[in-house]
Amino acid sequence: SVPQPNQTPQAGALAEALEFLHLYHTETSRPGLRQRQAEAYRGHLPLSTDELTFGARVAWRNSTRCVGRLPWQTLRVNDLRHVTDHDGVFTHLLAHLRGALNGGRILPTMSVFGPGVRIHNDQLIRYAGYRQPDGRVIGDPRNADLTDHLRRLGWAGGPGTRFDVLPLAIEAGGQARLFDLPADAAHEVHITHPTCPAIGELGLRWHALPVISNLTLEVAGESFQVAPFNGWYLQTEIAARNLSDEGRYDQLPAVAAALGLETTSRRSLWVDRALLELNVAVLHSFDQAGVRIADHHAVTRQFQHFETLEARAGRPVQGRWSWLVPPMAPATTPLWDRRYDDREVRPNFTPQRPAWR
Ligand code: NRG
Repeated sequence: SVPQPNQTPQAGALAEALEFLHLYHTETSRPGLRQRQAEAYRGHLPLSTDELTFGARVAWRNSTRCVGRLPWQTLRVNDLRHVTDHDGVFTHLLAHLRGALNGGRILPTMSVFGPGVRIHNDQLIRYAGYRQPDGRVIGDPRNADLTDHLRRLGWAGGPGTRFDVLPLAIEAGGQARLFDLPADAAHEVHITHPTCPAIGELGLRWHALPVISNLTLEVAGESFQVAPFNGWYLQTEIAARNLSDEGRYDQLPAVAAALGLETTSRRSLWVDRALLELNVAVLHSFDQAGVRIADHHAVTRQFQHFETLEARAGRPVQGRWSWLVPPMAPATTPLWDRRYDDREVRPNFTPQRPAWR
C-alpha cells in the first residue's frame, strides 16, 4: 500500500517514487514491484534505464500542452546519466540531433544527462536575435536575450543574417563553454510556395527539429534538469507563430506583398490570406524536403484517437485547451467544442528558470 505523503519534501519524493513504481509495474506487467518499493523505502532508487524510459514516455503522455501525444510510446530515450562533462554532452547532443532527424523521417528522441550539467539554450537549435542601436532586432527577437548572453560568454557572433544558428552553451562543473553546431546537425528547410515563387524569394527558412532543452523531466520524485527531447513540428508553430507573430519574424506583410494583396485595410482579410498561404508554403516545403511535419487537421484527429485509446486503457486525459487548439482555423478542428481538465500529473515536464538569469 502507498503511504500517506506528509509535509516534508523527502516524504513527497518517496510517495512519488512508490506511486511511479506501481504505475510502471502495473502498465508494463513487469514483476518485482514489492522489491523495488522496499528499495525506495530504504532511500536508494536509481531508476533502471527501462524505468526511466517508461517515465519519460508517460511524461509525454501527461503533457497538457501537447496535441501530438498519440505516438508517446515511440519515444526513444538515450540514458546518458553517466555523462557530465562538456565534450561528452556535446558529442551526445550531436548524435541526438543526427539520429532524431533520421534523414527527415524524424524519430521522437530524448537524451537524459547526469547531475551538474545545464544547457543555457531553451532549444538546441535557435536563431540569433541581434539587437540594433535603434531597438530593432535582426533575426528572432525571442532569442535576443539569449544572444546577448552568449555574446557575454564570448561568442563572436555569426554572419549577421536573420537565420544565424546560435552556438550551444553547455555548463558542467559550474563552468559554461560554447559549442558551434555544424550545419548537418542543425538541418534547415528553405520555404517555398507551390504556386507563388515570390514567397520563395523572401529567403525564409526554418530548422527541421524542435528540441526542447529547458524543461525538467520529473519522474519518481527525481528531477532531470537536462533531458532535451524532440518530436516533429506542427506547421502552425512555424507558419502561424514563429514567422508571423509581430514580436517574432513578422512576415505577413512581406508575404502579402509577394501575393500582390492590397493591404490598406485589415477588413480585406489580407492578414488571413497571407497567413493561410504561409502555412501552405511551410507544409509544401517540408514535404518537398522529405522532413516530417504535422498539419493541424491531421494532428487534432490523431489527438482524438489518443483520447479514445486512453479511455480504453482506463486513464483520464488532461489538457490545456488553449494550447491544444491550433492558431489556424481552430473551429474547423474536432477539439473546438471540447473542454479539458488542466491538472498536471506526474511523471511530467516542468519549466525551469534559465541557468543564466
Ligand atoms: N513552438 C515551439 C516548439 C514547441 C514544441 N513543439 C514541438 N515539440 N513540436 C517552436 O519552436 O515553434 N516537439 O517535441 O516536437
